[in-house]
Amino acid sequence: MELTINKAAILADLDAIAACSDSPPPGVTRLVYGEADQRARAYVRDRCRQVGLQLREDALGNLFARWPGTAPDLPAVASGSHIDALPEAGRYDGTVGVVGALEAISALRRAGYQPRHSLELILFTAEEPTRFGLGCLGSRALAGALDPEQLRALRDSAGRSLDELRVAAGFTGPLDMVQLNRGHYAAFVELHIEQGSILETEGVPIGVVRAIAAPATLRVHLQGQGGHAGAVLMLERRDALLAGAEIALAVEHAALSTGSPNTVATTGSFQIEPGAVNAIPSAATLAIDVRDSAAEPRDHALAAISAAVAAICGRRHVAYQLDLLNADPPATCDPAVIEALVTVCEALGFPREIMVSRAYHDSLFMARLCPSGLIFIPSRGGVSHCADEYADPDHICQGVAVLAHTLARLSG
Ligand code: HGY
Ligand code: MN
Ligand code: MN
Repeated sequence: MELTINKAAILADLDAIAACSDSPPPGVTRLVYGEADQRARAYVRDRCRQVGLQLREDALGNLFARWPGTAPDLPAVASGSHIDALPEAGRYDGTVGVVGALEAISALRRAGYQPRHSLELILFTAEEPTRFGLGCLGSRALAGALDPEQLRALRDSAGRSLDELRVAAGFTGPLDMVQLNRGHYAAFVELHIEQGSILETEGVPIGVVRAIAAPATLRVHLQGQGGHAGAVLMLERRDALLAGAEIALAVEHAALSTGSPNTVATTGSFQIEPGAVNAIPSAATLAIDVRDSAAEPRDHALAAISAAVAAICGRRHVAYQLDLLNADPPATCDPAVIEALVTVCEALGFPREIMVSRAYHDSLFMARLCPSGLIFIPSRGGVSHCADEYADPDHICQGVAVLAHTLARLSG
């Protein structure tokens, strides 16, 4: 089937969504349920309506835009990603998968293709952990990995509950209706930038992902003793920042000591109180991200970090609270979906690389619901989660072409 991919439409959509930002250019910030997120969602809804899709939104704001197939009772084939963006991030992370799925469906419609299985675009709520500390909220809840009670317990850093924020954003449905049954979808395929440098280094335009890394998140709160920076002698101090600094180095050491080159650990945020130059830090909070493509070395690192926190805080007489927010198993992509992706790449003459995703994506949880696949396109310089993030328009179009033909193969 001959498909034309409309590059101009893709770039216009990416520009329009990038303009919905909580911060000035060049970075893009789009906090879930915030003002910019609302504007971006409204834009995507309008574009889905323009294409003739039937829209539904659930209690979390997951958006489902469906093209009914000739056999509408069959489970649908879906594609999509996220549009939320962490502070000062790029304009391609997630949005390429939403805009790309819209253009893939549009190209199939323009070509006169008629799917048997319905085709559905999904915009997942809150893939980034920025607001509630946990990533993939929307897809996690769809897969049943987060129940209504756990959702209601989530608060942002200002203490506002997820419930309060979602209702204020207009998503008032019942949380217990969010979870989907296995079998709701026949297959799911996500298009995403690689966020690493393998494809660019190897000069390969398409990545076909076989497995998605196992992410975990720790939060450590440290309570020392504040005091006057001039009056309190060094040996009398219980400095929360210094305990946190030792812990951050222990996090690095734990990742380097698992024996797996794939273990990565990051102290992504480190907040202290009161934050005055002449006051001894009384409290500190660290958010720690630990991953590996396998759960066992990742869990080894988690155990080492937990032991280090206890030892450091014991020696420094600092109280601590260590919370494990999530420790998800890795996901494997479905062999039949991988085979479809590889076949399409061969038919289109695109070199492709079978690879592991070190970043997590909504496909990590969709793989619990249905056979799933993940397509990567190159990230310039392997850069992501910052304003310099860039994907070449021709690579985006190649990714969309692979997605469109694969959706046709899976829904025919
Ligand atoms: O952190 C991740 O892996 C994803 O980009 N949110
Ligand atoms: Mn991201
Ligand atoms: Mn992403």
